[in-house]
Amino acid sequence: MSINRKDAMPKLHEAFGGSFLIGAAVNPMTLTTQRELLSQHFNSITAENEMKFERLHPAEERYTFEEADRLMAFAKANGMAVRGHTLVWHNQTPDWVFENSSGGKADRDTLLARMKSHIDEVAGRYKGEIYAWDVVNEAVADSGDEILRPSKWLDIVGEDFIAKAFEYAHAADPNALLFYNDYNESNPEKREKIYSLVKSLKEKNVPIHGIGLQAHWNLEHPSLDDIRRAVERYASLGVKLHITELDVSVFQFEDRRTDLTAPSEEMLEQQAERYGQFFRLFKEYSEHITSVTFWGAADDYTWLDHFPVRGRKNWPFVFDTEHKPKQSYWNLVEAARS
Ligand code: HAH
Repeated sequence: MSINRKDAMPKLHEAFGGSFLIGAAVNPMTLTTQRELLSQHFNSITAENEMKFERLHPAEERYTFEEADRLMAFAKANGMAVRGHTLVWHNQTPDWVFENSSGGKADRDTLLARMKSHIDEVAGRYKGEIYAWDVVNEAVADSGDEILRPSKWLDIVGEDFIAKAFEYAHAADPNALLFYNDYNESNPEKREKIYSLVKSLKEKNVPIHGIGLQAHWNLEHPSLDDIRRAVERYASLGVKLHITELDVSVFQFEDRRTDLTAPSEEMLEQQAERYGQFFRLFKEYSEHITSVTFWGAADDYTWLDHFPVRGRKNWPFVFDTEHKPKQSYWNLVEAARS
């Protein structure tokens, strides 16, 4: 009797079922090209781009929900959870949001009113269906003394734009879990800024329930120790932790090569070792970590194909370009059993 290969290949979300959700970021193309893989291995999805301000709300009086609604229907048909990404961000937000009718800078009250109507409309539409939202994305500065990065939100509204966003989101969907989400989250300097920001929001009774660790990592950075210290530091605030945008680039930050047409054996081995370490750590902290989302699903499509080196392909996931399991996948299965 032959063994069905799929029987021997556990679904990722089942392997980690007792610990956390396993998610993937999707877009209108991958919802088609990766449909089978997504429905097999993932029990949560996030819109890579389709729920960002510029996509949903291109002009003041115009909302465009078609693609986002398609994603919601896919999730529903497959019994998947949905994480919302993202309500307030300095990127991928149209200029009209920050401008007055004569093209100058909008005033604080106008900008806050626009933030509120955007959040009401978007979080309200998916109320009860999107269980967690990245309310504010990437507001913290990577380096320097300032906690917050310069942005139009900060410039026009002031520091309380963050608290306001959470308050509006909570009012729009009182049952949704609300997250602050950022990258370089395991860098000790930035970690402390994110920690202070969230601590001060909690002290002001702002409705915030979690921290999203984007986890755009590579073969060496951040170190496992720095990741552990970040998880512990954030968990000490008594908030939930979501790993929101996991990928493991096969290139070091300094590596600018563009000639590789496939990952080397060495890269794949190192990547598998890293994935094993990460998921053992996530399991260890699964009391705090309740969801792990990859920023894609398989190596045929990743935002890293263009970033930060133009025209360079990357292979950051645990499924290859043909959706077959890599050694990284098997290391996850092993971590799940540990
Ligand atoms: C993330 N930023 C964003 O949260 C996500 O919305 C986007 O699709 C991809 C990555 C990470 C990032 C960046 O945009 C710029 C510099 C560093 C990191």
